[in-house]
Formats: sequence, structure tokens, C-alpha cells
Amino acid sequence: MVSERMNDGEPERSVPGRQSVNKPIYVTQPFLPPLEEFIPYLERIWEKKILTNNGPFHQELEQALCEYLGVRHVALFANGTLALVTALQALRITGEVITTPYSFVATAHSLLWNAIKPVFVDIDADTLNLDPERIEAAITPHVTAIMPVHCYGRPCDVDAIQRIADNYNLRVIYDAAHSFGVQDGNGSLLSHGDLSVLSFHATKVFNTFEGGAIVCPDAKTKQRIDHLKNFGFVDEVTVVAAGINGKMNEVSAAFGLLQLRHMEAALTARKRIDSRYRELLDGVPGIRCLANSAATVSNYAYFPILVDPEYAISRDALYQNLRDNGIYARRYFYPLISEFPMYRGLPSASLDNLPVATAISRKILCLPIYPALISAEVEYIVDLIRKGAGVET
Ligand code: T4K
Repeated sequence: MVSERMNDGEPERSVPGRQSVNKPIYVTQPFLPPLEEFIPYLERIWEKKILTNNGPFHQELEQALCEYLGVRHVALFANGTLALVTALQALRITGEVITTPYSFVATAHSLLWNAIKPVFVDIDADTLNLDPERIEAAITPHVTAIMPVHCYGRPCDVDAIQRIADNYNLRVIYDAAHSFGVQDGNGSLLSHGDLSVLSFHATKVFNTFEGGAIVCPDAKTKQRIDHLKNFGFVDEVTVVAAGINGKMNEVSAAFGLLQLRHMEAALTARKRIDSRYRELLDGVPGIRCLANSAATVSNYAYFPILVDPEYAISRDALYQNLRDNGIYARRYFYPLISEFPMYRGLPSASLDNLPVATAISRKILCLPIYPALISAEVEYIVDLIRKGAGVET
């Protein structure tokens, strides 16, 4: 029996004898505000009959996100992948782009959709993001940009990446799919580089069912992006680029506006779960939580642990054991992108070139984290992990 309400207060009950297989716990569960709060938004859509194409909710959400995130311009998209593809088009990126193998496939797929060759560079063992020290050696005459990922919402070394980009005249497009609301010492993490791309997929901290956005620093770039996401149309008779249909619809935009009203409570609940896991997992032999990141404000989008060889069973045995008990943790990101068939022939995809990413992908396990997860469920999950480690609970 699982409480469906948002866990923004103290846990209400324990789950002894939990009916584990009947009630699976997934790695995430989308936050859905009370349905009745969404009805007035739908009524407005029914009344105006504007369903898409830069409608009133779309415009309102772009403005609201600029304010909430503390950024200058936001262009909404139907999903994060189309936003990545369009970001590359907007900056006219060609040739080769340096990127991380340790991400969701959409990062590198967006390059292939633009006929760009990915150049994979290994990650740093602490940030789990592109290792700036390895970027320079990978720059060829064809490299025109860097596409780093703030994996799990943990900031990249943005200063080092920018220094390299400036030295070699490269553009930087951050895949910030996991980084909604994250801040570093300079404010929004999304302000770094030339562009940042967000995902508002159902599994993300902030969701619009499906959705995404490009964050950009100036109005001119935003205008080009807006043209590109609407087939290249400037007006009824003018098409300036071979654009795509990447627009967010009004129902999703309205849902985003409602979701924003609940963000603080959702983030507070996530933070509490993160702390509880850290407390309970402390001292379990062979289980490592990631150290705190450089973020000054985190979003607790994921709860990754590393299963080291000192743990009693393998990472995959633990993953299976949790599944057998109804806990659907996920191995984000295993396999590496560079191991998939469309990438593994690239010279930069060789495992010898990516020792850190390879090792991490074999140890990583993301535990469930979402606002409705109650403390008793966190305890249940950790009990299973401790039992796997042979620790008396
Ligand atoms: N760049 C990065 C770094 C990304 O992580 C992503 C997306 C993108 C780019 C592309 O952005 P989008 O085009 O997606 O906006 C999920 C998501 O589909 C994907 O958006 C996300 N990254 C990736 C990390 O995770 P799967 O294949 O793991 O999703 P799925 O369907 O297995 O969902 C995970 C669990 O979430 C399910 O077991 C149950 C729960 N769930 C899922 C959905 C869709 C729900 O409870 N309700 C739902 O509606 O990829």
C-alpha cells in the first residue's frame, strides 16, 4: 500500500510485509498535481480553441520559465530530443562534435540527425561529466563544438570547458536535460555555453507530459530557434530555413504552468528522500553514494549509487534482486552510448579510450526517487540493499 500524495511531510506509515510484487516501485513516477486543478486550464483551451502554434499558454509558460529559472530566453519544444537537434541547427554546427558517452542516447542521436560525427571523450570520475583535461587531445580540424551533459543535474566543469571552447573557437551546447532549476555560484546552470537544452519528459523533475526547451542568451538566437521549430516560417509567405515541427502544444504548456506552482514542494520532497538514502546507506560495504556536486541548488533528479567490487554481489545481481522484490531501479547509463551499434565503429568509441565511463557504467544503479516516494519505501529499498550486502538489518 503506497501513499500517492506528495511526500512533503513526515512519512506516515511503514510497509511491513509490503506486497512488493503487486505494487512495483519504479525509478521514477511523474508528479501529477490534483486533477481538479488542471480542469480550469483545459476549460480555457476549449473556450479559445487554440491548441498549438505559439498559443497563449505557450507564451505564458516561456515567460514563467524565464522568471523561475532566472534566464533570458526560453524556446519551448515538443520534447528534448527535437530541441537538441534544433539547437545544433540554430548554431549551424557541422563536422565533428565532442561529447560524452555517458548519457541517454538522445545526446549523440541529435548529432547523427544533423549528419555530425560524435567524438567521444571520457568522463571525470567525480562529476561523471566530460573530463575537460581530455577534451583538448580529442580536438581535430573538423571539430566545431562541444556537447557536454550535466549528468543527473550535476554541473560540468563549465569554466574549464568554456576556456577550451574560447581557445579553439568552438561552440558549446549543453545537454541540460537533467538540470531543471539547478544553480551554481553564478546563478542558473543553464546560463553557461552558447545554448542549453532541457527535457520536460514525464520522467523529469519538471514535466509537461512530453516537452523540452532551448535556453538562449539573446533575442536574435531565440527568433532563429522559433523559426526553426515552426518549419522555418517567418510569416505566411516567408520560409527562411528547412525547419521542423518542434512546437509544444497548449495542453502541455498549460500543464507546465500548473506544475510550476508545485515545484518547491516537489523539490523539498526529493531533497528529503536524497538525505534519507544517504543516511541509511552510510556504511553499507561496497555501496557508494556520489559526493555532493558543485551545484549550490540541486534538483535531486536521480539517486545514483556505485556498486563497488567490495559489495557482496554484482551490480547486476543487485539490480535483479531488487526487481524480484518489485523495485525497478535503472542502470542509467549502461550500456554507454558508444557501445550501441551505430556508434561502436567510431575510433573514439573504443573502450580503451573511455576507461572511466566504462567502469562507472558497470557500477552504476539509479534508485527510485520521486516526490510521492515515502520514507518507509526508502527504508524497504535500503533494507534489500543491506541484505544483499549481508548486513544485519
Ligand atoms: N538528453 C538526456 C541526457 C536525457 O536523459 C534525455 C531523456 C534526453 C536528452 C531526451 O529528452 P526527451 O526527448 O526524452 O525529452 C527515460 C525517458 O524516456 C527519457 O526522457 C530520459 N532522458 C531517460 C533518462 O529516461 P526510459 O527508456 O528509461 O523510460 P521508461 O519509459 O523506461 O521510464 C522509466 C520509468 O519511469 C518507468 O519504469 C516507469 C516510470 N514512468 C515512465 C513514464 C514514461 C512513469 O511512471 N510514467 C510515465 O509516463 O527513458
